[in-house]
Amino acid sequence: MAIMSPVMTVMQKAARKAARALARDFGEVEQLQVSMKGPADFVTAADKKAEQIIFGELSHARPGYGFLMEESGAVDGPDKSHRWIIDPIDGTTNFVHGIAHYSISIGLEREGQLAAGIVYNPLTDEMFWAEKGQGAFLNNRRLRVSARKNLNECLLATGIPFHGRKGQKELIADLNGIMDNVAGIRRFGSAALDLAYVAAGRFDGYWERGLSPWDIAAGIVLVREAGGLVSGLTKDPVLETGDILATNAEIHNAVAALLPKA
Ligand code: LIP
Repeated sequence: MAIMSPVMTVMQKAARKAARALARDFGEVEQLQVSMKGPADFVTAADKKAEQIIFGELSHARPGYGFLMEESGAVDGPDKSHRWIIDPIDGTTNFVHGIAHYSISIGLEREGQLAAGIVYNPLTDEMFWAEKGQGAFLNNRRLRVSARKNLNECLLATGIPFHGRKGQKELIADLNGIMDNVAGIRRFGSAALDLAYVAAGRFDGYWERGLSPWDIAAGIVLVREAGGLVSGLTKDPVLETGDILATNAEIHNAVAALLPKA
């Protein structure tokens, strides 16, 4: 039975409250107020509303903590040792197009280290969660990464840059290096769920370049606590570059060797 700490209870409560609001909006996606935040990138009214719900819940429960949020940016708190890292809708483009694959991602940093994370899929009611040193869980079931060692039996996931995003050449080079060596590559559109799927053993590995801290903070804790390995694609820290490789650890070096250094 998974034992949840008080702070994990707070994180999951905030995610579920935001998810109830998102469910209403997802059902009416066509009526959402949409303003262009950048080419092919949408900011939905749902995104901002969900973020405000999460911000309200977490700042009430832990008044001193700071925040780093996708829509509202950084909000400093008097407690400099704790920071929430929040993506209210990871998979925004899926959401706006009515594609049923998105998540709420809440990470917690303590003394500069990732200490806890949740990735919640409201459509399947799958709460992926983990606290440092306590293991990773999907609802009440313990998670372990896959045990596959043979790369040509492995399923990987990645993200594909789009209009207005950099990285097209790098991704093509990545795909040229990897495609012929694996059983398949998927692009589902939510980095947080891609990382949760590595932790759950559904994907054997995931890589992507140019992500934001809120896309990956929670998922990194999930993969590590499920026995996986997370590294950058260069010598710089993952949260700073947004270039990430997360695997079941067995295949990490083999995949890293196929990815050109940025
Ligand atoms: C998305 C990531 C996805 C990436 C997209 C986008 P958002 O996050 O989850 O993996 O490929 O470019 O960054 O914008 O939906 O929160």
